Amino acid sequence: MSKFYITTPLYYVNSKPHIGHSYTNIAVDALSRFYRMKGYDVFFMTGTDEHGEKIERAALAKGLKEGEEKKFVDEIVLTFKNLWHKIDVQYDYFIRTTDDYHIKSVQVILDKLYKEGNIYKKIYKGWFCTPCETFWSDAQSDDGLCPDCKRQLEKLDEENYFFKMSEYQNWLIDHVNSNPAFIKPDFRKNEVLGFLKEPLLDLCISRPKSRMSWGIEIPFDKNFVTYVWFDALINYISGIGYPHDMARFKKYWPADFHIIGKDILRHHAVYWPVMLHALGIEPPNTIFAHGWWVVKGEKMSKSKGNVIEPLKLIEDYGIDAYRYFLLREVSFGLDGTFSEETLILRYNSDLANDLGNLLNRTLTMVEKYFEGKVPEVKGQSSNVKGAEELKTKAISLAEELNDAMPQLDFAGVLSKIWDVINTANKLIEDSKPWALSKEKKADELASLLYSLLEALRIISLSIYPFMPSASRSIMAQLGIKEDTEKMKLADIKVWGRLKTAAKVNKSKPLFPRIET
Ligand code: ME8
Repeated sequence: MSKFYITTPLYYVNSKPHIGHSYTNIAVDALSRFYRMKGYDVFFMTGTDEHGEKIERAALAKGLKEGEEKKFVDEIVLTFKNLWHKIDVQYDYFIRTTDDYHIKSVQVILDKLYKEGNIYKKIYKGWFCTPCETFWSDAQSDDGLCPDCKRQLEKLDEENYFFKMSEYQNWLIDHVNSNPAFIKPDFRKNEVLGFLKEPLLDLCISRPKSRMSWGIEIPFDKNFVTYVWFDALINYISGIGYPHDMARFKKYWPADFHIIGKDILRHHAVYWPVMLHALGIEPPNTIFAHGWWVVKGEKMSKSKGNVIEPLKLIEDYGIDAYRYFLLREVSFGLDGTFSEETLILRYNSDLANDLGNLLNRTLTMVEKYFEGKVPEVKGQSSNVKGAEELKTKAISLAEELNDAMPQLDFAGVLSKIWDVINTANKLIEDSKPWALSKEKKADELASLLYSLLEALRIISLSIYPFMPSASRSIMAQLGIKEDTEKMKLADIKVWGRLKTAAKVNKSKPLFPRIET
């Protein structure tokens, strides 16, 4: 069985998750569900990044004392886990950087790199951005402000350990150039190559305990803890068994995708492959950096007070609408502007009007004309003009998904699924089932309704990666008893799976219209 190993960033636990975090996890969940449908052995890992100054400060601000950080992070971790369960994010493993095996893994790696001469000690004179947990040189600092987030930097002048990143610059440039799928989208690859035109500086990988002690102790010097990024990136291999379960590690590595936001591209596309290369481990196959959700032109952040809470949106519009909106509204990779008004527009047009209505009117007609049972088709479905087109379009969704999903083109494939939904709605308008009934054209009516039901079965399977709970509900209403989780991509390709005479179960509208 082919494996598919996919990861999300490990989120900082300084505060609760917002829609930006949920965006990455929903995208990774959709991909994982798709690959499970394809029959892959999927390993989807997410988790939390729990060390470092930013978390320590957040814990102290909550009134906890130094040494009590774990209490604080334990609580925040629950808010992440709860949200993933609430929005149908079905991960296989949740890693925390405070887990024992992860701490050991980081220490084994540091020891190895140190012994092999990849780590050395010197005075660090430069800048540090605590909100970004990132070191900057004099040349990079923007008049004392962080070049990324524009907040005030702190001047550092202290002894620290450094990782010899500079030695691997040429290797990295070659690797990026000779592996076109390594950094995606392509414009992000160019951004990284642009950054690599400047000499790569060695990476400061420690913090003196006297300044900040909430981190993984450096195994060869007890006065220091590990820099949080060096610690956190290692999760991608420690979580699958490096070095304590090498058989599992070999089964899943290299990762097929690291999905991240564009804010952490440099850490993933520069630091991480170089760390792996120095360890003699091959880099991940693809690092995909998606865009940001912005609110009124600004990136969401706690300090700006413009954070959108997922739980409130889910309460108001439901999990499926929330997931659908995020993946449909913006092409994955680009930035998007979040507003509740656009969410409502999409909801009413795509979910209530198109999909919800198609399901509702089809089932109403099956109840009215065929006692609520899947009608038997006598003769060819081509008796009904337009039914062949619907069938062809519907079964082609398997290929559409196969092409689009590995490219992370969620919006593109959703629009193809909606084309089938609209074709089905148009078929109802054009073939006028109410007239067929009046004219007693029972065979044509049966054929038409069977086509609509079968198209709905295929649609419900095709939307499964994006809206698993709506998919389940449509299946149940169509009277399908099989477990949705066990459905395969191949079930989309075959027309005629619905069993004649099976009872449908029309229930209340899936997506009731929202009146504004
Ligand atoms: O950077 N729009 O954690 P983090 C879209 N701990 N995505 C967003 C977003 C937004 N407005 N805001 C956040 C860290 N994200 C490190 C990662 S990995 C080894 C360590 C998502 O809590 C997006 O995936 O700041 C982004 O990259 C991530 O959250 C940053 O999460």
